[in-house]
Amino acid sequence: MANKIIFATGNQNKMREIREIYQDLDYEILSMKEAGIELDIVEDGTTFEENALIKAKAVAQCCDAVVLADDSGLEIDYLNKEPGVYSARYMGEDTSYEIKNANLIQRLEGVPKEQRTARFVCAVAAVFPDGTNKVVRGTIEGYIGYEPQGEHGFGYDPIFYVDAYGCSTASLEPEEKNRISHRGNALRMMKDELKKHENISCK
Ligand code: ITT
Repeated sequence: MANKIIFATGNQNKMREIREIYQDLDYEILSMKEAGIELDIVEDGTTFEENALIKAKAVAQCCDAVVLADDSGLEIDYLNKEPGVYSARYMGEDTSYEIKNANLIQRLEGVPKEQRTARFVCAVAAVFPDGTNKVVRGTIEGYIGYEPQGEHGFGYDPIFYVDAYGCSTASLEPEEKNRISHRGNALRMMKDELKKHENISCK
């Protein structure tokens, strides 16, 4: 039977992406909800790494599987790296991304392309059943476009443009986004740790 990873997230989009990125691992990947774990985790760290570890440790206390957590967000250089660790909470958790994205574009009104640089950051934390942990960080560099574009992805994808493609990450097919994204990079780094850590096999 496959080993289990519990992914400590309530975000279905992150769940979809980890399943795509880890499809070659001989692990069954369960969301917190699928594992029957209900927790309200307070993310009061000041860095992506701290918050990822807070989430992974909280869930690890409730099970003896490998637990992974992702804390991620968008850093816009012109806005002093806002919204950063507050990306999910920016303008309120319940505010739509249509509104959040329009607001960020508006805050960059008149700012030339070379000053619109931004990056997605993703810290992935793992807590292993033996109590040890590991945190890695993946990033992708880009810039904030002048208008939202694309129907794929989620969150801030429609305003985050990548130079190599000349389009937003919401315009990329899921496999292409995962190949270059902050989450893809972080989760691939963690794959090596998972393999090192125990007797799992890649198909
Ligand atoms: P969990 O804490 O339950 O995992 P969350 O959505 O609250 O879910 P975060 O606290 O890590 O997750 O907030 C990350 C936010 O950053 C997320 O809600 C998006 O708005 C944004 N974000 C992260 N990765 C992104 C991506 O690949 N594309 C677009 N936006 C992204």
